[in-house]
Amino acid sequence: MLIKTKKSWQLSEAQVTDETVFRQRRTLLRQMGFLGMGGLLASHAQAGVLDWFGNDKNSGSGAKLQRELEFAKATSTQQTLTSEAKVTSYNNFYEFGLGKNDPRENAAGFRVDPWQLQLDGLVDQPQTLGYEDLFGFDLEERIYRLRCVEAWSMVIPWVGFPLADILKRAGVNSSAKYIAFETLFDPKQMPGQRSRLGGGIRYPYVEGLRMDEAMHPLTFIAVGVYGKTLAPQNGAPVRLVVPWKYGFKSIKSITRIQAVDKQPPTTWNLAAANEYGFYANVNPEVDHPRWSQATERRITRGGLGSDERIATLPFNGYGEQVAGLYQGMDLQRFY
Ligand SMILES: Nc1nc2c(c(=O)[nH]1)N[C@H]1C(S)=C(S)[C@@H](COP(=O)(O)O)O[C@H]1N2
Ligand SMILES: [Mo]
Repeated sequence: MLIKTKKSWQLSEAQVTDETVFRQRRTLLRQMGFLGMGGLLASHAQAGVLDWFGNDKNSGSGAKLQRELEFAKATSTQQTLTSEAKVTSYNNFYEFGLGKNDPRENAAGFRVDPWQLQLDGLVDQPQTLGYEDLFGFDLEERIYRLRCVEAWSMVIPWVGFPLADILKRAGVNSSAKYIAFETLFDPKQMPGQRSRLGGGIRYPYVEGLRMDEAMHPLTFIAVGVYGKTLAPQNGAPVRLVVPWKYGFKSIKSITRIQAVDKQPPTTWNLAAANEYGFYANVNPEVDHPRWSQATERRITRGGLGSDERIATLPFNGYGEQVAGLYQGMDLQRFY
């Protein structure tokens, strides 16, 4: 992986990992030539291909031990990565069930290859990306906080690329003002879609961003997590990650990205407009009608007493980078 210059917003790995582990890992990444590994990721790409920790040949004493070290040596809960076990087992993905553990179970056989991601709408070069194309961008790791509107949060190491990269490839027209996203609709594979209103929402799941939000360098397309291709329950093979917004904006298993001129409908806003806005910026001062958003339960490794309740930060702590997008807007009204 090419190590890009650290920006002020990046939760650096040096902050969350022991330095020795951090260095070893960087060496591994370099050895594996993270950029331009398109060939390696050809049709037989599997969950382990992006895995630079799980390969015993490369990581010596092994992945598990290294992660253990990270947790033990992280200086505070705020900077502790959420364990991979939690990231892949405590999920919201209503297409695969409403319980937090349902997606892992019900998505186990989810087919992600072949995949088609359609890029169209107000663009110069409408196109369809196949499974392998998703790994043809310059991949990087982004450690982001994810704050669910339900008041829990995680710290997750994603692998992917800025959404802007994909939009530039399609050539967005100046008449486009928003980007609309759509999740796969496949009731055969997604049991939650079999009833028209599984979980109180309509399918396919749809989301949207204003153009400046979509082009912002923090807005990320993930194709991996914890150094591996995404698990189905995390939105394989391709999902959005918008770290300063409530988790429901980060739509999973995307099949269509469309440039449009009007604010597109969004799933949770359609379900309950008074509870979920289009913007959904994390804001401790605007409570959900049924609960407070002032604090959150930070999930680290799970188990009794391991989670901590911490203060929620405006824009989930990314205010310095994104608050300018909303200057002059009434955030109580545009929640
Ligand atoms: N298609 C789709 N995308 C979705 C959801 C969903 O139910 N369906 N849940 C959202 C919610 S509420 C959250 S908090 C995040 C959770 O992502 P994770 O399970 O990878 O942590 O995914 C979001 N993306
Ligand atoms: Mo969420």
